[in-house]
Amino acid sequence: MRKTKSRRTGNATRKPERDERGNAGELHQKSAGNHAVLTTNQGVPVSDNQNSLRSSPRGPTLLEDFVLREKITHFDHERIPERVVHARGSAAHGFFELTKSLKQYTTARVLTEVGARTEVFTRFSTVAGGAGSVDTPRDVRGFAVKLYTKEGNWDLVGNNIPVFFIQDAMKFPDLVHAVKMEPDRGFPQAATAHDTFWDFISLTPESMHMVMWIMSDRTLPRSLRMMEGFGVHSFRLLDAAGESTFVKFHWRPKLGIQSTIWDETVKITGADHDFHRRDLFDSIQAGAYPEWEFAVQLFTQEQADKFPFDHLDATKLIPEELVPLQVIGRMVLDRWPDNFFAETEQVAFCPSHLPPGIDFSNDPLLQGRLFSYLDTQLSRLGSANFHQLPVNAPKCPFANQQRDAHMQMERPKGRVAYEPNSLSGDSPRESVAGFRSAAILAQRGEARLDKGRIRAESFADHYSQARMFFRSQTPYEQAHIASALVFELSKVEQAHVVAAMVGHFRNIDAKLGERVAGGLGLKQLPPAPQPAKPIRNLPLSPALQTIGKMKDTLEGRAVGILVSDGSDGARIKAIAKAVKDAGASVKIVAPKVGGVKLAGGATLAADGQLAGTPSVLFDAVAIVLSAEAAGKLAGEAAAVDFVRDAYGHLKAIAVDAGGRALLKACAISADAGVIDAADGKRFIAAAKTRQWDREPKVRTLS
Ligand code: HDE
Repeated sequence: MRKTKSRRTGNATRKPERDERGNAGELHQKSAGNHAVLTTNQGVPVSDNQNSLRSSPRGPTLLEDFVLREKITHFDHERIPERVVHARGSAAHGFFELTKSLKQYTTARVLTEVGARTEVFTRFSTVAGGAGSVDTPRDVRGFAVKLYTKEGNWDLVGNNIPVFFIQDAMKFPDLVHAVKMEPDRGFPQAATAHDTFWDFISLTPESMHMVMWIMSDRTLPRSLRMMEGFGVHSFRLLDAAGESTFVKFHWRPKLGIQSTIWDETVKITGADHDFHRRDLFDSIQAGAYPEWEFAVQLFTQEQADKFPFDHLDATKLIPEELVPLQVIGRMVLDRWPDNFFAETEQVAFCPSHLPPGIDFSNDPLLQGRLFSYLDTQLSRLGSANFHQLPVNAPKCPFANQQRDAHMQMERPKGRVAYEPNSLSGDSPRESVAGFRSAAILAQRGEARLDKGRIRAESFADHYSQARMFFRSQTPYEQAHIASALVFELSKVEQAHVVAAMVGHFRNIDAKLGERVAGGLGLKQLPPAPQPAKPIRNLPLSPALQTIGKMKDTLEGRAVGILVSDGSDGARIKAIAKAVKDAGASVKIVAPKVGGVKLAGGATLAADGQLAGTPSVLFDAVAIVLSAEAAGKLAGEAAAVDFVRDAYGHLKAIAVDAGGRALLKACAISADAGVIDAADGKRFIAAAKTRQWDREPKVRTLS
C-alpha cells in the first residue's frame, strides 16, 4: 500500500528532476511533484520513453530493448473481440431505488426493500454496427442494466423496443448475418437498407411486428435519455411458497420519449458520430442525471390463457391497456465510467444472471439467450474468470469451489476446494435462501411431448399485432413508417424481395401496402401471402405512439442561438434565460468560434462555429442577427442549411428582424412555428414539440 502511494505521489526524498530536450529536440518530461515515476509492467523505472535502444544513434534497434518490446507487445494486444452484436455502446454507473414493494409476489430483496438503493451499471447500444460505427443509424437500441443486488447480480438485458424479430433462438445467427454488412462486399455498415436483410425478413413472417417498430421513429431516438427500455420476455416472480406470477419489465424515461426524423438523423450522423455518447456524457457531467421509472406488468397464468396472443412469443407485447404498468422504482445514472475499456467494453451482461425470487419463463428466445451470453463472454473476455473484473464482480459476498483458469486474480486459501467436505470449518455451503426455479405443471390443453422441434401453434399469428401497432400510431407516425419502408426497399436490388415485402404490408394494413407500392412506383400490387392464422383487428393501443407520449417539457433539450456581429445582446440574453428557465441548455453559434461583437460593443463568446454546429444538433433555434449580417449569411451555405434544416426538421424558430430577413432569403414562409424572438413564452411552448403540420410542405411522405 505504502509502495503504491509513494509511486503515485513521487518519492519525497527524490530530487526534483527537470524536463529535458534530447539530441533531436524531443521532449523528456521528468517525474516530479505528483507525477509518478513511469515504469514497465514489472515496476522497473524507465529513464527514456522517447528512444528505443540502438547500436548507434541512427540504428539498428536492438532486440535487447525489453522496455520497447513490452510496450509494443501490450499495445498489439489492446483490442479484444468486439461484441458480435451490440458492439457500439455507451454506459454509465448509477443506482436503482425501489419505491413500491413487490413482497406479495417475490422474495427478491431488490424488489421488496423499499427505499434501498442498488448500484447499477447500464449500457446502451446499437445492434448492427461495429464498435467504431456511428451512434445514429436506424437501429434497435440495447438497454442493458446490471443491478448489483445483495443477493447477486441481476442483468436485465433489454432493448428499447418491446418485441423482437424472431421466436426461436435457432434463428438468431441467420437474422444477424442477414442484417450485418454483406459478407462478400463488406458493406453496408450499420444499416438494414440492403438486400440480405430484407430477403431474410421477407421469408420470415414472424418478423412483421418488429418491422413496424424498426421502421417507426423509435429507432431514431433523440437521446439515450429519452428512450424506453423493455425486458421483452415474460419472466416469473417467485414468492416464499414457490408460487409464481408472470412479469414484464419496463423502463420509462423521466424526460419522456422523443425521436428525431429521418432526414435529421442522417445529418446528425454527419455532424457528430458520437451524438448519443456525447449527450449522455455531457448530461452526467452537467449534473442533469438521466432517470427512468421502473415499472412492471404483472399477470397470472389464468390471465395469460385469455390473452389473444401467446405471451411466451417474443414477437408479441402485452398492451398497457390490457395489463397496466405499475411503477415500482427508479433508476438514476450519475457517474460516467473512469475508463471506457475497463468498464463499458469489459462489462459482461448475461440474462441468466438473476437473484433468488425472479425466474425465467419458457420463452424459447429467452431460453436460447441463457446459453449464448455466457458463451459470448468466454470468447470476448478470454477467461472463465471474467466475473472477477471489477465491473462484473458482484458487490455482495460470493464464494464457491471454482478454482484456477486463465487470469485468476484471487488467492483462495486452504486445502479444500470441493464440497461436501469435513476438513474445513468455513467453506461455502448451499442455503435454503438460494436460487430456486419455479415448478411448473403442464398447462391445460398443452401438447405433451417428450421431445420435438415444434413451433407452438399459438405463435402462428404474425400480423395482428403488427396491424395493431401500425394503426395505433398518429397519422404523422404512420407516414414516417410508410416512408421509411419506401426508403429501405428503394435500396433493395432484387425485385422479388421488394414484392414479397409489399405483400406482407398488405396483410398488415391494406392502405400501408398501397402507400409503399405507390412510393416505390410499382406498376401493380404484389399478392399478399397466405397468413398462417386469420388476422384479427385487436383493440388499438395509443400507448405505443411516440408523438402521443412526448412530454410537454424542454428539460434536457438544447436550443441553438445563431448570432453575428451587431446582434442585439439584450434579445439574446432574454431568449437564453427563457430557455434555461425551461430546463434546456443554450449554445451560441457564430460565424467564428472566437465570438461576436454585439450591437452595443460588448463581446459574446461562441460555443460553436457555424459550419461545425448545424441546427440538427438542437431541438429549436433562435436567429438574432443584424441586418448587415443577415444579408451576408444569405450567401453562406452553412447559414442557409442551418435555417432550412431547422425548418425542414419541423423545429420552432425564433427570429428578430435580421433572422426574419435570413428566412426570407432562404425562401422560408412563416408559420405557427416561426415566432417573434420577443415572444419568449410562445417560443418555449413551440420548442417543446415539433411542427408536425409543416411536414407535408417540406417533403413528400408516402
Ligand atoms: Fe442479445 N446478445 N441475443 N438480445 N443482446 C448479445 O452478448 C443473443 C436478444 C441484447 O451492452 C451478445 O455480450 C441471442 C433480445 C443486448 O453488452 C450475444 C439472442 C434482446 C445486448 C447475444 C438475442 C437482446 C446483447 C453479444 C436470440 C432484448 C448488449 C455480446 C436468442 C431483450 C449487452 C454479448 C451489452 C448482446 C445473443 C436476442 C438484447 C451474442 C442468441 C431478444 C442489450 O450473446
